[in-house]
Amino acid sequence: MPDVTPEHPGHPESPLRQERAGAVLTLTLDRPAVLNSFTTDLLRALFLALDAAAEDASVRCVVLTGAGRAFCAGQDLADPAVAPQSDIGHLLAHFYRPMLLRLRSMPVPVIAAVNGVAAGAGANLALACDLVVAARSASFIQAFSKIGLVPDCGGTWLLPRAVGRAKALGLAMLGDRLPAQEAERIGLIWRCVDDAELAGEVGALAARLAAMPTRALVETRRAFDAAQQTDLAGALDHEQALQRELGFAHDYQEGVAAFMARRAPSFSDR
Ligand code: LHQ
Repeated sequence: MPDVTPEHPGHPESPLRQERAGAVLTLTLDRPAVLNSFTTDLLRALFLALDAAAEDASVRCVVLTGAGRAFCAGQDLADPAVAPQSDIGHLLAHFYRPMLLRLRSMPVPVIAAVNGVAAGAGANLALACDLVVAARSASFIQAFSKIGLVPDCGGTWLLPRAVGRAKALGLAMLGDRLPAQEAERIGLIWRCVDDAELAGEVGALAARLAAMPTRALVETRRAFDAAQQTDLAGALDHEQALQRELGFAHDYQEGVAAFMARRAPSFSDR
């Protein structure tokens, strides 16, 4: 083991569990007694695990989930690092920001399997993933306003883009619990499924994404994000540049060849 500190994802006491099934890596936030709330150790472990997955060409999809009855209750409010009068901006700069940017720039699709409540930074962690699938009993809470803070972990950027200003402000200012079914209805998440179906649905979705042209999927995410800052002409230019690049890549040739031969494609670009 190259690193033996507890925050290292391979350490037996790591607050993050890792499991591989084929090309799918599942990362499980594993502090169930405190609803998988974030400590600096967990944030660092998550960053390291995402970074390692980004470097590992055999990983083609990452699934993020929580142990026990919750997905993640956000920052661990009992952690001395966030005691009143401490500089919580430092924590955001050195732990949340790198983790969130690492997540959002993963070279493979990332699924959030929201198994239970996702509150504060935990909600926005889930919403930063590419596809969010939630159990019917799960819920999303922008808990920040209740403790005198603003949405972080990308919430101010993600929420209005996902559901529009009116809904975003309502969710952020009131901090009410948003049930998974309602989150699906307003377009905040991809899908809400019965609790008993969550693992199976996410497993099938992850395997399906892992077999798809990874690079095209990731460029789609990047292009959507980039298009927020540009006009239609700028977006058309970006699409054209991406299509040109992808048109010379293996997966396009393979996709067209497989279509013509009426066989299943075998994609490998990442
Ligand atoms: C917890 C937590 C928790 C510690 C449940 N911490 N123990 C903030 C500050 C600084 C810098 C960086 O950024 C942030 C971002 C944020 O994330 S701010 C938002 C922080 N999170 C919250 O305010 C949510 C706090 N938790 C809750 O409101 C409830 O626990 C929810 C609604 C999530 C779940 O409620 P219940 O299902 O009723 O569970 P519970 O409240 O009984 O919690 C179970 C245990 O987990 C309990 O411990 P205990 O020893 O009594 O069994 C809680 O104390 C503990 N826990 N969240 N964030």
